[in-house]
Order: sequence, then C-alpha cells, then structure tokens
Amino acid sequence: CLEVPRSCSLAQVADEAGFLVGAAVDSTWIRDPAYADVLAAEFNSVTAEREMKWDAVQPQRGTFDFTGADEIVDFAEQNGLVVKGHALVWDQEHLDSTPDWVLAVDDPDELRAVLREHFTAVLGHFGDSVDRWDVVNEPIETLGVGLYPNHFQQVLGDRYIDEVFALAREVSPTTSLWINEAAVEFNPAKAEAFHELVAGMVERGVPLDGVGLQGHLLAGAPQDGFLEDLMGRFAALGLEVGITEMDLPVEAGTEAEYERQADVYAQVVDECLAAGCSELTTWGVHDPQTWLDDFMGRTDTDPLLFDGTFTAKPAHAAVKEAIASGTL
Ligand code: 9MR
Repeated sequence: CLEVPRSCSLAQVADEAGFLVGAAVDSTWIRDPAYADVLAAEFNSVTAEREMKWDAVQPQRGTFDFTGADEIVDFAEQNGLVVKGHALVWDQEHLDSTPDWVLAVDDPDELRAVLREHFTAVLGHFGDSVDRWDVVNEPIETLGVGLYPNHFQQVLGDRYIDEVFALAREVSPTTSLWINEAAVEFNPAKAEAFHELVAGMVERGVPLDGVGLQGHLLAGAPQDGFLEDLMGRFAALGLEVGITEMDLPVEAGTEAEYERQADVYAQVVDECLAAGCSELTTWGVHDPQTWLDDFMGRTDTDPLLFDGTFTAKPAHAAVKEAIASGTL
C-alpha cells in the first residue's frame, strides 16, 4: 500500500505506515449502514464527537449514561479501530459540555471531589477500551494567550491543569493522557503560550503523554512550516503529537476548491510526519456531519474527506499519498 497508495484504502495505508487516521463519530451516524461501512473501511481510529463529554455521560451528579459512547466503543471493537476519549475537562462559554450542576459547585474541595467521582466513573467504565484521553481541552483563551477562565480555573486556580492530570494518572495508571488545543494554527502568540504551558507541565513532572492540535482550519492553509516547527517542538519535549480535529471549509463544492483543499490536507500530513507526529483525525467522516455548517451559518462548508454520498474527495487521495510518501 505504501508503494501504490491508490490501490488501498486510507486505513490500509495508515496501518502499514503505523499512523492513526481517525474521524469524530456519533452513535446516531454509526447506525447508518453506508456511514458505518466507510468508517470501518477507511479509518483506523475514532473520537466521540460529543458522547464522552461530561454533559453526555454524567448529566446529573451520580447519574451516568454511557449509551451512545458504548455504541461507539462496541463498533470500534468489532472493526478493530482505536478509540480516543474526548474530553474529561472542557468548559467553554456558550457550549454545554460541562453541565450546570458542575458549574454550580464553587467550593474548591467539593469541586475536587466532583472531579474525582467523574474521572473514577468514566475511566473505570471504559478501561482499556479507550486508548487515551484528552484530559484537558482548550486550556488557553480562544483568541488570547492567557489561561481560559473556565469554571475549573476560576475555582481551583491556574494549577487546576496539573491537578487534573495527576488525578487522571492516579485513577488510571496506564491510559495515555493528552492536552488538546484549538486555534493555534494561525496564531503564533497563542501557539507560544500553549507551548509554554506544556513545557512547564513537562518540567514540573506532570503526567502528560501527548499534545493535540485540533486543526480546524477556518482561515485556510497555515503558513508553510509553521505546524512542522510547532509539532517538532512538542515532540522534542518527549511527547506524542497529533492533529486531532481537522477540517477545512471551502467556498463551494467546486472541483478547483476541492483540489485546493486536498493540497492543504497533504501539507498538514507532510508537516505532521516530518515532525514525528503519529495521527490525523478529521472532525467527521463526511461533509453533512460537520459542525461547521451551523457554526458558519452555511450549508456548504464541505470540509471533510468524503462528500454527502460517501464518495471520496480529492483530499482523501491526497492524505493517502502524503502518508505513504512521508513514511517510505
Ligand atoms: O462538533 C462538536 C459539536 O457537535 C458539539 O455540539 C460541540 C459541543 O459539545 O462540540 C463540538 O466539537 C468541538 C470539540 O469537542 C472541541 N473542539 C471544537 C469542536 C467544534 O466546536
């Protein structure tokens, strides 16, 4: 497959390269047989797009619901896909990923107890069936350089990140623990702030195994070499590094735009491999699944590798070729 990538599926190429190529998925989509077929044939890992988040798994204190997440894990096990857990701690204004009952806990010790209950139940439930977790998602301000003033930072202070990583390691000694950040691809100042945060964690001996750059490329292609340099600096800290949520909206579903999109996907994979990164996840399997249509108020952002009929787009071939040529 690495010699002639076009004769193989994306997953076959990735398997031979020792690379993970993943998609964000949802149990409601997996029930569509056409979607399930493409997912099983073309990807070798999955991330739950929403069903492992706090609001989904513990909507009320002590009330757990793993229904959707378990469907994803079962599908992954039946089809030999690696599962990435997303996300233990993530609180962003206007998104309901942390339920209100958690946001109402403003006593530090009580919040620590709540975190311990959550981590114990969730990490215990999934055990080894989830390969690794995003322990903290989006620690830095969306467009800034300071720590995001989320509920955990407000109640526990800046060291909440160190604390929750230590807790995750204590509760699950073997799970790989990741930190995941958005919008660094076009923002050198934020990228520096994120690097400084991560380097500080490593220096303090915080149990951190991997760094995810989300790769929602709303502003188009990153500057040549930017990702390679940044990912290389994370790898140099002894950490795994990956692109965890890539999508790239295009102006319209025209062939020229799809070719341009393919070039950017190839650029990202090239730079990822050159920096020693080991994975690319796209934030959805096919264009109709994307969150970007809602976010951008359009119906044609077409940011993924497959179109609405599950036909592979030029970006799909480009990613295969980039993985093969970056590995050989
Ligand atoms: O795509 C996800 C959307 O379906 C959810 O409603 C939303 C809130 O849970 O989260 C979206 O995924 C986000 C991811 O978890 C973290 N990075 C940004 C993604 C897009 O908002």
